Parts: sequence; structure tokens; C-alpha cells
Amino acid sequence: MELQPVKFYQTGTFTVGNRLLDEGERTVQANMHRTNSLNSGHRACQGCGEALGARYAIDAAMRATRNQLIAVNATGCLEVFSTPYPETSWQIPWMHSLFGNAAAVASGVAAAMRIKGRGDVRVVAQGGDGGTTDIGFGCLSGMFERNDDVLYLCYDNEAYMNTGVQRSSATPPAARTATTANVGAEPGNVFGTGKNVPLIAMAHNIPYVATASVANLRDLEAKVTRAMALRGARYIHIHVPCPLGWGSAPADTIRLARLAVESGLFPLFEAERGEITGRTCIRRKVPVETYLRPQKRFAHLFSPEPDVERIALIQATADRNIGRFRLTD
Ligand SMILES: Cc1ncc(C[n+]2csc(CCOP(=O)(O)OP(=O)(O)O)c2C)c(N)n1
Ligand code: SF4
Repeated sequence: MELQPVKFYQTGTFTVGNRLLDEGERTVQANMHRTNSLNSGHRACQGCGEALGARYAIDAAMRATRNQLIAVNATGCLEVFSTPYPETSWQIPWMHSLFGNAAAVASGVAAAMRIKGRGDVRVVAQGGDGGTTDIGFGCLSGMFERNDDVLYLCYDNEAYMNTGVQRSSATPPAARTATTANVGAEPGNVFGTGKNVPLIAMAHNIPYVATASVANLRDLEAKVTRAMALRGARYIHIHVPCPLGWGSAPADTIRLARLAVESGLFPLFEAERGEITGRTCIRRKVPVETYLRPQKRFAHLFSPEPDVERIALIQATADRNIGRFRLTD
């Protein structure tokens, strides 16, 4: 009988299975006593990166606060798929505010806790990239500027997914959405100047800013844990692939998240009080093409002919990130 070769599928990646790690290094999800804050039964699509990211982030925040946590949620997929009235998948005190004011509501909840002498109860706010980088941006900047004691988690799936994939200011260049050009010389999102909210958050000199990805869940947990050890305004921007909006296979969610990191398009870093304090180096740099190709939102870049010029522009963005954050040093 022919033997099947052993497949070291995890070699060279950051996703080492829990069973291969020492107990202390395992993810929260490996713990039988985890809070399971976002419980099963919700209505996220198969392979939803946002559901995965939220589950790990909030469970880690629960562990870090000994379960003394209140979450405020902006309108968006996470809110809609987890709480179709009168049901909820949340196992924690959880409030839905409006689309654009989660940061302000969370600031109010944190102030109320302080006045009540319950400074031990910690507050997180969470929302999608639309709710964060566009409509909620003013409230978020105010929360940063006042240094309110809130951790804000942005789940960046790079468009307004809940309402049918409209472009946001986090949508990458060339990506097709329901509100970008479908035809013409340059279909998809424009190559604008971009809007990098982690860097804008850093410019507020707040105690903690980080980027994270569902490609590296232990890193995400560590960053949430670090953030919860600090007081004041904190921000974590989490890259979460969306199979529906990206036109990708549900089984490819983690692979795409990893390719975004390893191409340099989504750099992982940490900053305290405006200064970079940590970064995750790329192990094996991949060309952006490897990341773009499996996603239908970028299909026009490869068919009928490869759009060499625009692919080169995207590669230049990745290379600029790699240089800026010294990701291959
Ligand atoms: C003031 C206001 N405008 C528009 C809407 C409709 N709306 C609800 S969710 C949503 C999109 C949310 O997108 P995003 O914040 O990126 O989160 P995602 O669904 O992608 O996770 C929109 C436009 C609303 N609820 N309130
Ligand atoms: S549309 Fe995207 S973000 Fe929304 S539930 Fe589906 S996969 Fe998740």
C-alpha cells in the first residue's frame, strides 16, 4: 500500500496549530473555559473573517478583563448577523448604537462606569471599516483626542458589506464594488491617496495602536491583551477577508489574509504614544498578484489581458509598506 506523505502544511506560516504549542502559548479558543463571547448560531456567511476576528478579539478582551467587559457595536455585518431581533449570539453585555456613533457611545459607557465607581468594568467599541473610517470617523477622532478609556476594534473587510458591497475609504485601488466603475479603461476603485486610519490614530498620540489580521490569531489575541493592560484610548485595525464582497472561496479566508500580510499590502505593527514599538516581519515575500488573483473583485486585472500597469502600481504600494515599516529587515 502506498503511504501518504506527511504534509507539513503549517511550515513557514504563523498559524501553528494549538496542539503543537506549549499550553501557555495556545490561543484562547483552545481553553475549555473560554467565554465563547460570540456564540454559534449567528448568521455570518461561511468563511466570514469578521466573525472569526470578533470571536478571538472579544474572547481575548474578556480573558484580559476577567470578564468585566461591555461591548458597543456600530451598525454593520457584525451587528446584523449576530443579533437578528429577538435573538443574540453575544454572551456578554452588548449594545448596538447607530452606524456612526459607536465610539461616542462607548465613551459615554466608560464615563458612566467611572462615575459609578466601576472602573474595573472595561469598554470596547467595534465596527466595520465603513462605520469606522467613514461615517464614525469624527466620533472616533474625538474619542482619541479626549483619550477616553475605550478600546476601539475596526474589522476591515474593505467595503460596506452589510448593505451590498459599497466602496468605503478603506477599499483598495482597483477593487470592484457595487459603487465603483464596472466598465471603462480602469474598472474598480480609483487609485486615490488612501486613508490609513491606524496612522491617523497614531497621530493622536494615543496609548496604543495596532494592526492585526485573522491570518495570525495569536498575534491578534496578544495585541488585544496588551491593549487591555493599558488605560485611555486604544485602537486595533483588524484585516478580515469577506468571501461575499471579495468574490473569494470561503475556504480561502485565512490564506488570503496571510497573503495580504506576506505581500506587504497589510503590514502588521504596533505603536505606543505615536511611536512604532513592534512589527511583524514578512517571512517569504509574495508578489501582490498571488493575493489579487483568487479574488473576483480583482478579476478585471487579469482578464482578458493582465493589466500590467495597474498591478505594478499595487506592487509599488506593497513595496512602499515593506520599506516604511521595515518588514523584511
Ligand atoms: C446613517 C446610516 N446610513 C446608512 C445605514 C445603512 N447601513 C447599515 S450597515 C451599512 C454598511 C456597514 O458597512 P461597514 O461599516 O463597512 O461594516 P460591514 O458590514 O462591512 O462589516 C450601511 C451603509 C445606516 N444604518 N445608518
Ligand atoms: S458579507 Fe462578508 S462580512 Fe458580512 S457576514 Fe458575509 S462574509 Fe461576513
